[in-house]
Amino acid sequence: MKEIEVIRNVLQTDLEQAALNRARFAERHIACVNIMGSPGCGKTTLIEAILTQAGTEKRVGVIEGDYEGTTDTERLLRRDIPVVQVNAHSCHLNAAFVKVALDRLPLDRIDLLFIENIGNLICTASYDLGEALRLVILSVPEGDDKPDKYPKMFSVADLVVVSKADVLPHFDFSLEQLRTKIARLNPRARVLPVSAKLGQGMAELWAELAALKAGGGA
Ligand SMILES: Nc1nc2c(ncn2[C@@H]2O[C@H](COP(=O)(O)OP(=O)(O)O)[C@@H](O)[C@H]2O)c(=O)[nH]1
Ligand SMILES: [Mg+2]
Repeated sequence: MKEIEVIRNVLQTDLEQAALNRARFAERHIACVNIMGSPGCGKTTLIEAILTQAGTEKRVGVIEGDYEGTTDTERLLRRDIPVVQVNAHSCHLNAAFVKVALDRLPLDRIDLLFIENIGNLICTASYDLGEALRLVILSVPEGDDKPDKYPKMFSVADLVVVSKADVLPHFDFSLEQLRTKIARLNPRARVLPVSAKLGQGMAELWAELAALKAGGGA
């Protein structure tokens, strides 16, 4: 009888592609950061603020993931950096999308690569893209209860940026409660309040990103 191949883990091929992406990053000395968070939490604004902070210290590139449209890529191209837009028509990016984008980027001119993932707190948490750092953004207006509702996202995070920290006085948002919830789910995740608008926390964030090793993660 003919042997039947059974695909047991649909994520398996994706994990293999993520490993290939990671090896490519290591070989090219690129540190890759996967930025995840809700629509409107401030992902693109944070990348813009990081570009200002980076100056000429690191050469930055971006893979811009969106369900539809090119607005964010247009914003970033104004900063004269390499950007590739991926319209996923899906709730998340996967490693194969990233591979296709990498084929279109000038990798020899990038030290630090940001992947702005599709905006949501659910699906994106399940996909390894080959990144060295998983940066999850939670904005103050979203509320400090989100780790209770989307535990997987906060469990996979290496770093949680609490964005829009400038509006903290106007919301019932407890940083202390948030830190407790995240520590319960994921003791290794660091929590950093940042205001991309006012620059608060940006130097600390930049110190962490600038020290990130190429390849790594998983
Ligand atoms: N007050 C304040 N607003 C911010 C900050 N960062 C982003 N925003 C606003 O949040 C909205 C969504 O930002 P954007 O970066 O496009 O979010 P994205 O969809 O996650 O990429 C915009 O109106 C930004 O001006 C911040 O640090 N403080
Ligand atoms: Mg955006």
